[in-house]
Amino acid sequence: MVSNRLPFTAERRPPPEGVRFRRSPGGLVAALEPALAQRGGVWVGWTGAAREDGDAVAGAPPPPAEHVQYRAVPLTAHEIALYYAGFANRTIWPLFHYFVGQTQIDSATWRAYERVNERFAQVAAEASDDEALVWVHDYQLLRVPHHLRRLAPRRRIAFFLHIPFPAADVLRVLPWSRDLIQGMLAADLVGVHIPSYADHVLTCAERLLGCEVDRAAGLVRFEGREVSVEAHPISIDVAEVERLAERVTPGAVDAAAAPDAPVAEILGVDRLDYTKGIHERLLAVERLLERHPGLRRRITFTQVMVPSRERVAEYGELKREIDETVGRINGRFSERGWSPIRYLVRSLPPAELVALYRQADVALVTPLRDGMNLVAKEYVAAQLDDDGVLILSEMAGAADELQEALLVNPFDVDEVADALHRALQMPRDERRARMSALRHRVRANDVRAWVDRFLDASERAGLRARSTVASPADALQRMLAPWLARRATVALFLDYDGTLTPIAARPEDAQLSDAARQTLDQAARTPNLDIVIVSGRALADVQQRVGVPGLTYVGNHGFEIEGPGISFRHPELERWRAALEAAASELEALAASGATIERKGASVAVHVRTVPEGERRRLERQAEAVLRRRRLRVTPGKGLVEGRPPVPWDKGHAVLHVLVHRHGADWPSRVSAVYIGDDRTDEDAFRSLEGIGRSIRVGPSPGGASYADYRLPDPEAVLVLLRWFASGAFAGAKS
Ligand code: ADQ
Repeated sequence: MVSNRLPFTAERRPPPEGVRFRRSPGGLVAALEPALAQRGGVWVGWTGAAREDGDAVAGAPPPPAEHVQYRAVPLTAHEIALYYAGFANRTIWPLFHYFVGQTQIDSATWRAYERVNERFAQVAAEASDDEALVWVHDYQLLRVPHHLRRLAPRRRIAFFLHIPFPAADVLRVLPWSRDLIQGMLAADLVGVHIPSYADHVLTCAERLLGCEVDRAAGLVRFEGREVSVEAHPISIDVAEVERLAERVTPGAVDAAAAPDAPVAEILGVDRLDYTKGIHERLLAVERLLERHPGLRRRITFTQVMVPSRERVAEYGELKREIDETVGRINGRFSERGWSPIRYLVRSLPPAELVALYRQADVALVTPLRDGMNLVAKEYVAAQLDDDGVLILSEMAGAADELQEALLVNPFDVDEVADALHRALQMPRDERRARMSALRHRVRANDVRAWVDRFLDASERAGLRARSTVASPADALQRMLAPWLARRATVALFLDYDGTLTPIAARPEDAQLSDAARQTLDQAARTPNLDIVIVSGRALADVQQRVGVPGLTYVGNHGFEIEGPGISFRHPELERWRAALEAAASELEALAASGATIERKGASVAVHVRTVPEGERRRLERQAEAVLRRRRLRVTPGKGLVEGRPPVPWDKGHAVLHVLVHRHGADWPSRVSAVYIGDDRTDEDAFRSLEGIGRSIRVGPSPGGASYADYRLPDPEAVLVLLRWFASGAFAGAKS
């Protein structure tokens, strides 16, 4: 189990008590822990205290229950501020609840989120093996499946999101929206509360990542795996709520509290949060009393509110705003011996909370947006005599299941006031009909049943993902086919080193395999397929290494191009030849330390792959200094440093030059341009083709960032894709 918080909170008490651990309340912990104990497992999470608060807090969660261990992920106060209070609660939380204007976009908090998620994944990887199922929870850890998959490719991973998953147009507000979806899709199963959230995940995978999606089956094909996306509505510990409710006599609490008990009790229970619509709800109560003066003295609205996320500033402001509104409404309507609003700001023990539920005639559950909302289900479960009215926001996930409630738009104060009025007038028969239907539904989906179902689904998804690992090239082929089918011609640009051949320690050793050469030879003869080989090598070198006639060759990062109907040398080249020659001669001195100097005519490269690790950086710096002194443009590559003429010309310019020269300026309407490359210099081409072509990065990119639309793992996968192009099958997709 991996969640932001361990099921305990560390609290620092004055000596001699020191650090104490308090068990987190709530049905979820109560349901997850037995499931974990039954199978034996580890719970990975944060203790709730900063690492600086003493290592005892960070490293020593309470002694494990039988078969259950706790592993703390230590976080510093700075990390908590950026990852938790920052990205999780100022960016993801508001955005996923459709509070777009309140969403903070800050790359520093994003970086911290990424780092902390990686740390959670490391701890989870160490705590599990390939037989284990790793269940990752919630919005604080959206990137954990991605990092875990990298660290442990064969791990079974399930992810559950407890908050809403927003529509694609909302999610894309986030500069890191793709990273977040990719993060989740590294799991075998992505669980959300209701089908509309699952739909949003599928749409985002399709539209933002270009994944192939099977809506009917709830599947996303992502990086060669089939990921299931399913709705699993969470529930509560029904038996426990019922047990506590048995002990309460309805009405007894109020009768004891005040002899002239109000006629009707209305109840709201929430974590203090702007998504819960507490302020709007208070305005609805005010509207009710305004419109129906006869209800004054006859109703009481009790709002119980537990403070949360006190590290996040917005929550303090919200508290002040609610305090003021409660005071204003009470000031406006209170009479001797009666105030309309009773306001409790604290966490109540479960027994007291359930007593309030049991005793309330109407529950007002009106979040502006809520993943599920457990309060609605708890209220229903506590109505042992099938009486009581639930007013429920349509914006809560719970509304999907709890259709017999009075459903309202929480933004519409008039509508909520009307629903309140209707609830207070509702005939007993109608109340009982609605509540018994609701109770039936809640009892049928207890939280233990939810855990079992989710674990079953995870097993199934894990098995399917293992048995259907398609080759990445096959998956990519399926994604590209519909796009290629829209135009008559395909222009396929292929980098050489690292794309057509594996990277070799010495550049002269990177030989094209016979299989690749045969495939290129076939591709050269495929109708409507235009193959262009692009390289940082000298033109003559790459021509000789590939040796397939009829193709177009781009050498020296685009400074030289040769092919059917095209022969190009960059006009600035002549001016810089002398500087390049002089630099190359000077660089020969580095050969003594083991570097290889490659003179490529239009550029010069210093290869350091063969140099011992510790020496590389020093040699690279020396090479850079020489090149800079000659006013050449320095570009780092994979194990090399290169100098080129300092003119704005790169692989991206060259690709567009070839396309325009061969197909005219309006080529995008007739030609599907696809570029495959593995290197930083290929990113220039990916960027040039953004939106007008498609690009594929081979292997990982440092830092994960790339302009490429798709990925392939290695040159072998490139060859599989190349065979498909050479076979002409892409043209078949047109019909
Ligand atoms: P929350 O946003 O915390 O959960 P909710 O589902 O309503 O929202 O759960 C709140 C829990 O806290 C309930 O169990 C309730 O009893 C308890 N609680 C609230 N006020 C309390 C008080 N004053 N004293 C004691 N207990 C109190 C997130 C998502 C939800 C989703 C859940 C579970 O935001 O949409 O339903 O996770 O997936």
